[in-house]
Amino acid sequence: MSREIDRNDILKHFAIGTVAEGYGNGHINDTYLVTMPRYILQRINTSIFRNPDQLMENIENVTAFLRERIKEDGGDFQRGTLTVVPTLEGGRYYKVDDENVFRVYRFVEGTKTIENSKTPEDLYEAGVGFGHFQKLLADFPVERLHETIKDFHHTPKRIEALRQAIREDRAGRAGSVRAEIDFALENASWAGSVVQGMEAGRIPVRVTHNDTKINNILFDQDTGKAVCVIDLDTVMPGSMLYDFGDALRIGGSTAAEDEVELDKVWFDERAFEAFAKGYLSEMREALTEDELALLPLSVKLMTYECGIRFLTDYLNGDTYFKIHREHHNLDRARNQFKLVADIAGKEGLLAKMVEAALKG
Ligand code: ADP
Ligand code: GN1
Ligand code: MG
Repeated sequence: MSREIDRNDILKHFAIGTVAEGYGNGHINDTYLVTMPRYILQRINTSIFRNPDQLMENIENVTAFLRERIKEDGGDFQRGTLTVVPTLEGGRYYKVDDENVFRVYRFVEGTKTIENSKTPEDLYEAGVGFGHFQKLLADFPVERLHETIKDFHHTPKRIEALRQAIREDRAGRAGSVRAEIDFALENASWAGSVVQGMEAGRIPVRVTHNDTKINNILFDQDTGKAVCVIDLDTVMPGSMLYDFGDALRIGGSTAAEDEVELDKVWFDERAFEAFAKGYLSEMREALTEDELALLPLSVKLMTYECGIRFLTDYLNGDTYFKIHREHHNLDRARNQFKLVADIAGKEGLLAKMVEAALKG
């Protein structure tokens, strides 16, 4: 966040208030409970999300729809979806200037996120959480969603962007990463599977989240159950294979996304098994044969796609992903490619796990 912006000044523009309600049954004094809901303030990254109106319209529509669905099911709609807090003028965000656009959500209480160490139980719950999210949105009119980042998971276009970055070689790094470039381009042959399936109408277009990192789901602090799917900036029309694969890209790795010791980086098939069981417990009836058949490949595909995005950004001079050290994007790309190679050797095993999860 830029230095000159005072966060407390920003907050004055939102409809945030403490509420004093009558409390207890006293006969003498007037007693009020002062409730102080907590909130999340976020600066929207407008260099990536260039149209905040469309972005917030998507989020408002999706969360309103989810809220109704959760109410119909008798669930806790205060915690089951994000709630956008309006500005005093009734807007969905407050804009200082093009770089400083802020929004506020209600804080979802009593929850935790999982960053790196995760158990099969966590993965099962994450599967239930993302599966349930997609199930609740099954009837959402997908044509109402704006494409907040065009061609976000269009892997062949991501490969095109990599080829362009190699040609331009803006940071003068292409010569030093030949092995990574070769790996990326050698694997380009199967990278169009999902996009081609969608274009041919074999794979349905659904409402998808498109950024199903495990830390984009809030789990109940006490029970560990999935409570709320967050980070809805990339909710767009897409394939459920994007969400399934992307969740396991991080959820199924034995190491962090930027681990440099590659002999620590493996794909854990037990994580896949647990996530698939959870996800399919919600979504098995909705999925088509083609979608089911591509579940193992989706994990390899999303990991590969993320790897080429990191490599592209490295070649472009680190302009997209935040980095915390000099070769961070290269470390990430190598890490993802190591996982791709490991997943490739396990696809048969993963397919058997899907079959077993469908029966169980
Ligand atoms: P980013 O796009 O930068 O990943 P997120 O929207 O995922 O941003 O928010 C970052 C983190 O903030 C989340 O991983 C979560 O820990 C926390 N968070 C975000 N929104 C809420 C919320 N409404 N209630 C509780 N925690 C939240
Ligand atoms: C970004 O914002 P965050 O950390 O949830 C990226 C994802 C990548 C991920 C890699 C909008 O996600 O697509 O998979 O980093 N989000 C965007 O860690 O590009
Ligand atoms: Mg996030």
